Amino acid sequence: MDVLTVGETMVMVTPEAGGRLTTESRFLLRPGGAESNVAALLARLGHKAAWASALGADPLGDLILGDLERHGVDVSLVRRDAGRPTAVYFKDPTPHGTRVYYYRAGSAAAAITPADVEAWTAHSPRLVHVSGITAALSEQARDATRALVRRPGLVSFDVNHRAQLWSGDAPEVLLGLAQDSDIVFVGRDEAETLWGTADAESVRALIDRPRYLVVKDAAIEAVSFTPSGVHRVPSTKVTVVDAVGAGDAFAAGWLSGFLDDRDETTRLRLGHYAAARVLESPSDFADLPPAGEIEVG
Ligand code: KDG
Repeated sequence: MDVLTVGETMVMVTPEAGGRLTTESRFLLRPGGAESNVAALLARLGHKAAWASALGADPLGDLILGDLERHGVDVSLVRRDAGRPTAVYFKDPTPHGTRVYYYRAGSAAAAITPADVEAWTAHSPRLVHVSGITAALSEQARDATRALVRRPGLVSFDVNHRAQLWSGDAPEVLLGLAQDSDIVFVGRDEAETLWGTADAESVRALIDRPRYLVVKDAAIEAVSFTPSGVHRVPSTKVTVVDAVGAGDAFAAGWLSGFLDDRDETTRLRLGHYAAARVLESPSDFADLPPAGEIEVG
């Protein structure tokens, strides 16, 4: 197994014809989860990717598993929980951007524990990918996230600050998780909101322990701080259809280049390429070709 990603996947409910939640009567049900997005995109890029989490023993859990399997993700580690549901969230396309409504309190994934993490990582993946979302789900999910980033072996962490899920301690908790990881992805804006940092260099001054830190500045550029120095690559220009999932795609592209031992500039270009394909798509996914077929200049 190349990569194991861990985190909650919900069923995402979107109005079929792009209307508002209040007026639309037809809806699409699709899996939505940052970490399973990364696994599915890595599988499309040609890597052996597994996703682990807990799902309810319900049809929504079946829907998620079926979809991820079709994308080539190994879901054999997923634990089904007969006592707790699979979470759901709704996307409401407002004139001011898409709003998200979560129904995830008490879900199966919110009850994952450090013991789950121990069982999942016993399969020795080359790399484990996790995000800050999991640490916001419950105390035990936070402990599980801490256990993941502190385990021996390579850990990649996407800060993924979701303000709706936190009640005040996000800056401290997310900084601690980032500092304990080997590879960190963070948005420049997200870092500004959390820690008041102004630019990539001040983010690096704060998150100074990981070997790789990638600071993404949306449509402008991505800057990485690595053992081979500081690298900057401008973002790919695209017409944005829906921005949800672009960060997951960036992480998948960069990690693909990392797993294939590509140079740092190529990793950043692969990140931008994958993010651009998702930005152009109405869903938070894109049918990426195998990494070897992507021309990144
Ligand atoms: O990165 C995309 C995710 O935000 C989306 O898939 C839903 O995982 C999700 C979350 O918790 O917001």
